[in-house]
Amino acid sequence: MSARKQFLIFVVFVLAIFSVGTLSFAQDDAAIPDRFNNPDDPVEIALVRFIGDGAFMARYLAGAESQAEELGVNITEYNARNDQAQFVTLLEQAIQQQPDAIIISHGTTDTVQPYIDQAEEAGIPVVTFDTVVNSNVVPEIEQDDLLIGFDLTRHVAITYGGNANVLYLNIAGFPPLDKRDRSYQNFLWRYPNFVQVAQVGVYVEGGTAAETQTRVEAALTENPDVNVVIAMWDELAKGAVRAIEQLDLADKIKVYSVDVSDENIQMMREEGSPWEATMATDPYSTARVAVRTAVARIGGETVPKYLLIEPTLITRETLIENNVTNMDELIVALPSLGESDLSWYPWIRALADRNAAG
Ligand code: SR1
Repeated sequence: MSARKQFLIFVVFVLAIFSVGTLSFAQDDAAIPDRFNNPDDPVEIALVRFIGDGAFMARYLAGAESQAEELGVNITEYNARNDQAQFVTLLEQAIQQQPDAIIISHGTTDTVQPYIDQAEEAGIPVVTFDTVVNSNVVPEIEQDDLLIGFDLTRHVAITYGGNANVLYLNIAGFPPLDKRDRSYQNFLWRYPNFVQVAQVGVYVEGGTAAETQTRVEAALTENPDVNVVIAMWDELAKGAVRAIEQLDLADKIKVYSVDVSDENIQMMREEGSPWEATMATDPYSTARVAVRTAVARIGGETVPKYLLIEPTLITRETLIENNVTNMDELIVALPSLGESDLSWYPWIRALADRNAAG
C-alpha cells in the first residue's frame, strides 16, 4: 500500500474516532439525570416569595408554573405578603418539607442568608430572584436592575435635554429597587438641571397602586412645577398615571416606569395617556429562567453566579405604531422580551421534549 493511501486511511480513522467521540459527548450532555426519571417520586420545587402585590408578581408565578409543568416537576408557592415574620416561618417550613430545590424571591440578605446556608447544608440547592446573597454557588437572577435604572433615567434625562423637575417614585429596602435607585442617583449628579422635587413610595400588599395615587395627588398639588414622574415599579406608575388623570395634568406631566403587563399596555395606549415609556423584561420568561436554573442545580449543574435578564425599553409610540394591545403582541413586536436562552441545558431541553411527548 502506498504511503499516500496509508496516510488517507489514517486521516479517515482519526476523523471517525473524533466524530464518534463528539456524538457520544453530545448524547451524554443531553442525558437526563436520574432524579428526573422516577414518575412515582416527582421533583419538588418550593418558591418562597416575600411579596405578592401587583401584575408583575402574578405573571411571574404563572411563568414559574408553566415552566414547571413543561419539565414535569411540581412547584409550591409560599407567599409572605410583605410580612417579615411570616417570611421567616415560610422559609423554615419550606426547608422542613425537604424539597429538591428552593427558589427565594425578594428577600433581604440579612433575613434570607441563614436559611440559604441551612438549606444548602441540608443538600437543598437554592436559587434566588431579586435577592443579594453571600454565596458563590447560589445564583442571583435579576433583570439587570442597575441597567434598568441607568437606561430608564438616561432616556428621560436625554429626552428632556437634562432639564426636568422630577417626582420620584421608589421604595427603599427592596433589592431591585435599591439597585435602580443607584443608577438614578448618578443622573441627578450628572445633570444639575435634572432635579428631584419630591419622592413618594410605600408598599401596601394588595394596594400599592391605590395608595400611590393618593400620595401622588398630594405631592403634585404641593409641587406644581413637576413635569416628569419616574417610577421604579409599575404599581407606583399606575398610581401616578391615575393621579395625573384625576388632576387633569396629562398634557403637562409624563410618566416613565419599570415593568410591563397587559394592564400597563392598555393604560399606556389610552387616548392622551401620560405614560410615555417603561423599561421591562417579561416576568413570565424571568420566572421560567428561575425554574430551569433550580432544575439545573438539582441535576448537578454548576450554574453562573449572576443570571441577568436583559431589559427592553417600551414606548407608548411603539405600542401604538405596532398596534400592540397585550403581552403576546408585545413579544411579537419586540422579540427581545420573549423566552430567554439562559439555563436551557441540553438535558433540560431533552426533559421538556420527553415530557411533551408524554
Ligand atoms: C417591590 S419590588 C418590585 C419589583 O420587583 C421586580 O423586580 C419587578 O420588576 C418590580 O419592579
